[in-house]
Order: sequence, then C-alpha cells, then structure tokens
Amino acid sequence: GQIIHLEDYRPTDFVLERVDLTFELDPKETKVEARLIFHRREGVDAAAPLVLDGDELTMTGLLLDQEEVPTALYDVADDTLTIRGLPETAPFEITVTTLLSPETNTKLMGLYRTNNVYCTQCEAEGFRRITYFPDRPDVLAVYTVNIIAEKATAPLLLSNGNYLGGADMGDGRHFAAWFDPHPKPSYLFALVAGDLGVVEDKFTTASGREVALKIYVEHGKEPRAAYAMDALKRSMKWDEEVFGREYDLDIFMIVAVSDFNMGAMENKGLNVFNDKYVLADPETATDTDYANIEAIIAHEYFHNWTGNRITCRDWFQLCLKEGLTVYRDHEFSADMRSRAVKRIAEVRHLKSEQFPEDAGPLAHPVRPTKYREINNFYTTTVYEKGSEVTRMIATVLGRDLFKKGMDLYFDRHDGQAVTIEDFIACFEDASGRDLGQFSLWYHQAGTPLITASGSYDAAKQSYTLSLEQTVPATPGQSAKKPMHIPLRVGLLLEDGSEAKPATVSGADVMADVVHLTERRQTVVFSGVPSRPVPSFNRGFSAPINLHIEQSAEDRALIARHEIDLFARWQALNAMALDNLAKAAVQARSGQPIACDEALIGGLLAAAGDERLEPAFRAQVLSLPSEADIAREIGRDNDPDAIQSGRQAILSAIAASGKDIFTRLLGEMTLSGPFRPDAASAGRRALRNAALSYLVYGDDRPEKAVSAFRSANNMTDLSQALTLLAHRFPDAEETLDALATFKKRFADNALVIDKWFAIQATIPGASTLERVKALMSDPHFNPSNPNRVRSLVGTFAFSNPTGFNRADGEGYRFLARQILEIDPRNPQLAARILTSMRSWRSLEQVRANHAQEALKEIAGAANLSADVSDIVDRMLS
Ligand code: B3K
Ligand code: ZN
Repeated sequence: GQIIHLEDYRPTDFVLERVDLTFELDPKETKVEARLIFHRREGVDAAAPLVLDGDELTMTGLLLDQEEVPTALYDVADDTLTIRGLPETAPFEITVTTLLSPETNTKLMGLYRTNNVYCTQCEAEGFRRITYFPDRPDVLAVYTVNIIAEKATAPLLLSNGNYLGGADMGDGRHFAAWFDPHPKPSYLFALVAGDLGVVEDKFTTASGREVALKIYVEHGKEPRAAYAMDALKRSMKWDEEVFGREYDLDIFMIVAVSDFNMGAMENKGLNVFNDKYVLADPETATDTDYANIEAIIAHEYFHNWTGNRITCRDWFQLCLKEGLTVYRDHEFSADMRSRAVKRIAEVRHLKSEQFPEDAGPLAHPVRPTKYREINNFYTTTVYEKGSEVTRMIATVLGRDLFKKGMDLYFDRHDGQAVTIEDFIACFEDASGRDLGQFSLWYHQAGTPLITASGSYDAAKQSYTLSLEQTVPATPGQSAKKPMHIPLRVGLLLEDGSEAKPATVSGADVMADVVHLTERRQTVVFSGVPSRPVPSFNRGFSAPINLHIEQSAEDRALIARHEIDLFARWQALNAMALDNLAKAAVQARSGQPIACDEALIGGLLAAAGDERLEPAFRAQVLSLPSEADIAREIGRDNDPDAIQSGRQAILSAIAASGKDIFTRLLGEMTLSGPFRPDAASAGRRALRNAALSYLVYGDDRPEKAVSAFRSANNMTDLSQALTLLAHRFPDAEETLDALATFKKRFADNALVIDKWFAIQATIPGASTLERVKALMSDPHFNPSNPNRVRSLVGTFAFSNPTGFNRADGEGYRFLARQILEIDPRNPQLAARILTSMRSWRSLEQVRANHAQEALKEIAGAANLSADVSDIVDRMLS
C-alpha cells in the first residue's frame, strides 16, 4: 500500500445526505443494495467525478437516479469505483448492488460469519468491503437498513438505531428495518443476524427516558451475561454523573461473538464484542476477566459520546476518540474499584506495553502524520499514551477547568468530525491557558527521560532540584523540543511528614505539580527544615522515565510514609527493579546473586501491613516481570540471565517471608459464595501472591496441588495450575492437573484458552515443542483469533525465555506462523508480529536470529499491507 499523509487531507467533493441499505443475507452470496443520496459540494468543479472506495467486491448493478449508468461513465478498479457525468448542483441518487460471500470472509472485516451468525466489523475501513462508499470518518449520514434473511436460521435481525418494523415474507424469509437518526460515519455501521439468546434489562436516563438494554449471546450462555449487564448499567449512570452524558436512542444492544479481531466495537446502538469480554461466571472467569469486562463494556459505551456523537475527521485523529475514551474508562474503573490499585495496574500496563513501543522501531506520535495501514495504528501509544495525555490536561488545568473544557467540547462539536487541534482549543478557550507547548505530547514520539538530582543546603534551609529532560530520537524524528511536563513531587522529611516549602522558584508550581517546560531547570524550595527525600511523579502524573540516584533507605522512607499510595508502590517497585537488573548481570557472569535486605524488608513490611488494602499489598508483592527488567537494562539483553536472576531474588524473598506468607494464606481465605467485587478480588490476589512465594520456596508441588484441589473459582484454580505448570512443568501432579482442567472445561473455549496460555508461558527453551504440539490439539483452531492469540500470541509476547531461545528457533517458528496466518487474517498476523518490536535490545546472537526471521517474512511473496508495514518498520 502507499503512504497516506495527514497534510494531504481534503474534504470530499460530494456530500452524502442519506444511506438506504438492503441486505439479502446468504452465507455464500449476500446481495447488498446501497442507495446513496449525494450532492456536489459548493465550489467543486462540475466535471469532478465521484470516487467511491471498495475492497474485494463484485458489483452487479449501478444506477444513477434509477437509470443504469452507461459503461463509458464509470470505471471499476481494484479498490475504487469512479463515476462521471454527475449533476452539477442537484442532489442525485446512486444505487450500487454488490455481492459478497460472508462465509469465506476470513479477514473478519466487513460482513462475515461466526458460529452461524452474520456479523460486521467496519472500523477502520471495513465498510468498503460491503459496498462502494466514501469510506472515511468525516462522511456523516443518516442510515436506514433493511435486512432480509431466512427465518429459521436468522430469527434475529439487528442493525443500528431504533427498530422500525418487520414482516414475514411468506417464502421462509422475513425482514426487519432499522433507522438510525444520528448521522454517523460508515465505520460505526453494524449488522447482526442469526439465532441468539438474549438478556434484557432497562435503564432510565437522568431526564427520564427509558432505554431497553439487550445483550445477545449464544443460547444457553445467558446467565454468563449478567455481570456485563450490571457493568453496562453502572457505566450509563456514571457517564451521566461524571461527564453529564445521557444515552440517545431507545435501545442499546451488545452482541457477543466468538470470532473477533479485537476486544469490542462501539457501533452506534449495536456494540459487537469478543465474547471473552462479555461472558463471566465464578466457575469460568478470573477476577482479571471480570475487571476487563467492566472496563471494556464501559469503554464501548462511553464511545457513544466520545467517538460516535463527536467523531474523527480522519484516521490520524484516532486518539481523539481512543485516548479520551480510555481515560474515561480508567476513571470509571477507578471510581468502581480502588483508585490507587487501578492506577498501579494502569502504569504497569503502560510501562510494559507502551514504553517498549515508544522505544523501538514502531514508535510513532500519539497523533501520527503518516501511515501505510491504519489497522496498525490501533496501538498502545494511541490508546494508553493518548489517555495519559488527556490525564495530563486534567492535571495541568485542574478538575474544574478540565470539566469546563470537556463540556465545551461536547457542546461545540456535537455531530461533527473533528481534530486534536479542535479538542485542545476547547481546553484553551475554557481555561484561558496556552496549551501550545503541551500539545507536543501529541506530536513528539518517544518517552521523555527526566534526570534529577537534589542537594540540600542546611544553612539556607533550602533544597535544590536540578532537572533535565530529554526526548529520545524516534523513527522520522531525530531532534525534539522540550515538553511541558506536569510532574507531581513531594518532599518527605525524616519523620515521614511532608515539607511545606515557604517559596518555590525556578518553575511554575501549583500545589505539588511542578511544571517543567525547559530542557534544564533548577527548582529551589526554601524553608525546608532538614534534608528531604524527593518523591517524584506521584500518581504517575506524567508518562516519563526518571533517572535519579536514590538510596534504598530513601526509597524505603517513601514506601512507608508517602500519602500517595501509588508513589509508595513506585518506590518499592524501583527498588526491586534495581536489584533485579543487578541480579541479571550477576547471573550472566556467574557471580553469586545478592538480594538487598532493604528490598526484602520493604516488601515484607508492606505485605504484612494490615492498614493497607490487600489488593495494594498484592501489587507490591508482584515483582517486575522479566520484560520489565529487560527494559530497565535496555540493551544487550540475555533473557535467560534475567530469568535466573529474578528467580534467585524471588527465592530469597520466599525464604525470608515464609511466616508472613503462611499467615496471609490463612488470613486472606474467603468464605461464602464467590463475589467478583474489588475487595474480594484483592484478598484473592494477596492470597495467591503469598501462595506463589510459598510454592517457589519449596521443592515439592504439594502446596500448589492442594490449592488446585480446593479452588472453588477460576481465579484460584488458574493460579494454582499456573504455579504447578511453571514451577513443576514435568511433574506427574502437573500432568494430572492439566488433564483434569482440560476435561472439566472441554466445552468452554474461553477456558481452554487459559489452558493454552498457561502452557505457552512455561519458562524455558523446551516450551516451543510444547506449543507446537498444542497446535495439533483438537481444541486449537487456527482460524479463531482468540485461540491463536492464546497459544501463539501468548508464547511470543509473554514467554521471554521460551520465545527468545538462543538458537533462534522461536523466531523461525513465529515467522512461519505469521506467513500462515497472513493470507487468512492480516490484522491478526500483523498484531502478533509486533511481539518482536524490541528485537534490537537483545544480545547479538539472538538479535541476529531475530533479524533473519524478520527478513524471511519481509521477503515472502504476497504479504498483506498489514504485515509488510510492520516488518518493514521493524527492520528499518
Ligand atoms: N474502536 C474499536 C477498535 C477498532 C479496531 C480496528 N482495527 C474498539 C475500541 O477501541 O473501542
Ligand atoms: Zn475505543
């Protein structure tokens, strides 16, 4: 594909007024008739043709105002339909008829079949696989949709908006009509038809309108949709209370399908979900599954305002809806659960997914300026960094002005397709502040690095912080400007209390937010009675890396006394990371591995501190991952050394903490029926963290076996199985447990996915053979994205020692998989390939193998645009 540039944006020549679609559904040959009313935009040349997008379509008819268009007046090329000789000013109607084969649509874009259900996915450019259309987000129109299908196999016919009516057609078929009064871009179109069960409820909006809520799932799975329904109602209420946003149709529907390329899709009034993010019950879903369902149900619902009512002008503006909506779902989960624990989880995710992206060959700005394949830009940079940038606007302006800016945005742009500049202007206008420098966060890729050092002058009672910011070079951006970084800083005195400086000079400071705007800044705090310990980036106020020489004692002080709980966790995590990075070096050079006493002390003190909530203590006990350590080391990484170093530290903590962990195992046991709420989940998390240390501190599998036997919910059961498989991969007990688990859940594909993932993450070189063998398991289905992600994806993304085998076999395996998946489902192939994005930070032997595997992919014939874009960028 060719490169699309932001600067080339032009509005369309023709304005689309109305869309009328009629589908005659058939698995092999679906007929789509699209009637499109256009008029030429004012000032556009009278000879300008209408150019519509198309992809893999068969056109069987083309009418202009009900008359056949002569062949001389149109051209059908690979991906466009061009029509000439159109009226100069009057509106006209184009009727295009196309034929599609949903059954053979393996890309899962456009109209396809999943478990005998017809379903669509149109974002970003899937609508052009249904009919010829101006398939871009700035073309907003009102849609009527008529669906005709066989009554027996598709009793349910759904589309966007409100139901108009339907009828029996007398020939075994029936039809239904839907009308969506809200103008929308084509990417929000949806159609679902099939035979599904439903869970129903209702919601009364703040202004008193009643909305019918329906969640459609496979027959028999209705009870497993109850939690999703509850999450939906809470989301609707929260958006009214916090953002003042009400729902705007008579009905809101969610459909769960089993073949889906991503998590879910916010189609107007008809969200389509990967069933993994809808279905849950205690027996089959973990606490993490419940939390994900809550977050994703909320996310898609929140898109109704941030995405649907106000949409993107072009796909470069993707973060306009995604970054903002992630921010909204983060805030929602923080209000539903523990804010501090939620923040820790967000930052862990950001650092483990987005930071490596920003530091590698796939780095791009939150608002990119060019792309080859837009599907490859649904990235953690656009989503998660985009959310962090929104959060920083709230930090810079403060709560009230942020709210004022959001209200202005909804008010000013409702019904429009807009840009990031429009979004920022709302906050500038609402606050009177200049966000010019701040907006560099949208334009400059790379994670800023702040290097800090402090010095205390006892005579003057002043504390001086010297701060320097640098933004690393990223592809296409070598020189960077200094950014506006809102850094929340606390100064802790010896007794743990917070210093209240009399004056601060050298930077704008509001409350505890230090506004850094220059490359180098010296900030002086006066009236500080003794040498303070600085606690940087409270609440992770800015998505940055921080370099500071801080002793374990100073970090321990923060961990004990910070009022900001996130900062406490951060201090312990930094301490652990230092130690783990050193341990990796020691392991690599065959030296003995030393575990810092301050680290053990800090972790165990927090673990046993009953004033802290269990979920927080569990976060403290969960050590940085091998990938986190690799990122900390940054270059010349040896995953085996990282793993053995980490293992040694883990054992040392396990040995010192045996008593505390044993006590926690008892104390955190829950009685009574399973409840998925945050407090119960926190107790399970702490109990399982303790169990994990106990199992790693023991040579025998008994403790894990007994946990496996006594588990009465999926969280505990899958944890116990993970411990057995990862600690004792070849033990008889493990083989038994794996077999028992599989037999018990044989008819539940989502649970079998966990069974695949647990085995795919067993550390060590031999897991590759295991993964290959599992691919021949009858439960594995190479055309189902969830299966492929659980086995192949999990292996490549989450098994550092297995995937990065020193002999390069892991990379060669992945290359073969990518080349096999690509012709079927390019989006899936491209996504899994990004697991190799950090290949350049590996030690030379592995890096060479990785490069060869990437070259093998790059050299293959008929690569999709998706995969070739990723592989080319990774090699350049
Ligand atoms: N907007 C969709 C993602 C579409 C991805 C297309 N490749 C889901 C979401 O972010 O809510
Ligand atoms: Zn989204």
